[in-house]
Amino acid sequence: MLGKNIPVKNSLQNGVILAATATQLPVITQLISKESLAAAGTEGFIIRSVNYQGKKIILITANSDIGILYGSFHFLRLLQTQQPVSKLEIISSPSLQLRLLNHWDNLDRYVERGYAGMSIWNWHTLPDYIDLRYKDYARANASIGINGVSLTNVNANAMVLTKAYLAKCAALANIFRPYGIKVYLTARFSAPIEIGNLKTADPLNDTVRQWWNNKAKEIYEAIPDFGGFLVKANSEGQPGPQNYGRDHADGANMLADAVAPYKGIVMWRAFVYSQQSTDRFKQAYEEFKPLDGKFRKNVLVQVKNGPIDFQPREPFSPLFGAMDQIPLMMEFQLTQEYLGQGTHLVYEAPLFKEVLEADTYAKGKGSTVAKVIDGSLYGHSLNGMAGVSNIGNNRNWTGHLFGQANWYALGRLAWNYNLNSEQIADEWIRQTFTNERSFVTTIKKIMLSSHETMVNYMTPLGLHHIMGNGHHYGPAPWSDNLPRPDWNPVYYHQADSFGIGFDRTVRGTNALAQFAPEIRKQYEDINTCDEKYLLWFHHVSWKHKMKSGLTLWEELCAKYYKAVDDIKAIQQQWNSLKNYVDAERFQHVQQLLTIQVKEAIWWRNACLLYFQTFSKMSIPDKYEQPDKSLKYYKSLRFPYAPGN
Ligand code: GCV
Repeated sequence: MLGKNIPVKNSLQNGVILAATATQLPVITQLISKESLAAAGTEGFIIRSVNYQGKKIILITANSDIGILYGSFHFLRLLQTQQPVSKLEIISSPSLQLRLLNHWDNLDRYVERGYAGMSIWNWHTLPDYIDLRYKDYARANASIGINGVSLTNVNANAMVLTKAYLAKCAALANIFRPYGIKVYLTARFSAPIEIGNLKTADPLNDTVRQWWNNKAKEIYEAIPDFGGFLVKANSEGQPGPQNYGRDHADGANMLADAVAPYKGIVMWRAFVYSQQSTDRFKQAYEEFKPLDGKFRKNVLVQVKNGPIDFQPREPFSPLFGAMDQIPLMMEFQLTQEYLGQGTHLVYEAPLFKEVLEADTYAKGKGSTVAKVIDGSLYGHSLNGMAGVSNIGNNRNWTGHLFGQANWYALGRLAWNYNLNSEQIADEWIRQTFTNERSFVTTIKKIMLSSHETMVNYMTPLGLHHIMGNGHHYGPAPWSDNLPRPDWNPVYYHQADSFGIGFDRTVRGTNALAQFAPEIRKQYEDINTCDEKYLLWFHHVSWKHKMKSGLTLWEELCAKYYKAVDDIKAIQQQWNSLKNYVDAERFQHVQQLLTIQVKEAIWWRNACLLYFQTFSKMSIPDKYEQPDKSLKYYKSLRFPYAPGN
């Protein structure tokens, strides 16, 4: 980057790259129009080939230092992916303002649902010891446009808000600042009691409110550009305003008022499920929809992409399109809790795109989820997207090398949600491995098919939440021993002698009524319902004729068997690429694919053998029959599966 005092004139040659803001280099205002600069906005950039003093140079400019950094990273991306750079005409600005990673990292360095080792934050040695990885982390995030990090688990520990820990957070914030990354913290609702010695955490109590005001002041003294709070409240045992007979808006507004003087925000999660409702699907909507309009201006409600919980495939959450008074922020999960955890190659961009492009019909056709979250549908200026981090202290950051692609995809889509999954995969492959065409083509094919393949060997045709209890590892559709019915797989598949699937139509729980009439109509009718969501919304006879002409039972078998064939094909494709990848990375992925194939077979056999006890139909002879019994699959135990 050029500083003010660098003698530009004398150093100019053809092909030189200038990276500067107009303040640093006033001549830029003669080379770039006001309109173009305005279009780049505060964080965006312009990369343009220009003639300057008779020389053809490449100019990277922006309205801010961070814009220059993003522009420089983008230029490097062009070089690394071998794009032509002779005639550049790029103006790029982010689709979304808040582009965040949410770490679920505990203060003891254990990462909830983490499959890449321990937390990269070494709280014990902070703030005095600065691990170089913190800087690498910040640089990697900036290179894909991430501009905020919530450091700790949403199942929060109030200790992170104490003076000693704030100093540690401040040390991280200092490292991240030059990379345009703000620090956010998870606020445990009961912190005033736990670390403030108060008797209550009631959000309408003046002493409690004052405690949070003081806490915010203390945080901003330590971290002047602190972003704000991320909160999980009254969900899965976390304390919240409902403990005091208040609602989510009361809780969020108290925190919002505390950070407002410093321009801080509150991201209040909608991942809640009360015991009252007839269907877990409906619970977030039931709690939050009535509160629309009651939140402060600096609050966003952060909604998981689907109504249940990051399942291999979910319809979009009906909250998108249902609340128009408050900005809704998207929460995707990078860490693969239900997507093969640390051992399955699953490229998530197609999942993200499926959700972002889904039409809510909230304001007629074209009211996509993307337009809800970028604020354009309802005219909100605050907007954002978060990914639950898949990063740990593993040498390759994400445990599975291909997990990096999901981190990359989140950043790229938060910057520009119009990019498609193929483009993003293409960029990532070229920057991670090589530009060699046959390699890029094969890996792209692998990545682009991997999500669908995983859906089909785990939960085809709209099955969901049939994994093992607690650790969520492997299949356990038979499981029915948890105290809450809606924690148990049997609640979700509802298999019986008639058929399988959850009836959410008007004859069932009527969860479909939470969607716009256009969607409801489409899904309500078993004949028009997209088959990929069939068992999400219908209890379907085993003999039901599918579009393929097969019965539901036959189709279920076909999906499971094809998915196993597909993952075996992916394994072979990887094996064919040995000469393009260094031995270490080749073997790493090869070994993980061996596990993935084994586990895909496990899912298929366990699920089909179990569902067969209801359908009483045989697995067609043309398929290789399961070599183990249902009893065997049911007997498997994994007490130390990671991430719980
Ligand atoms: C952080 C699921 C996960 C929990 C997670 C929770 C959440 O229930 O299994 O580990 O807790 O989602 O998103 O809050």
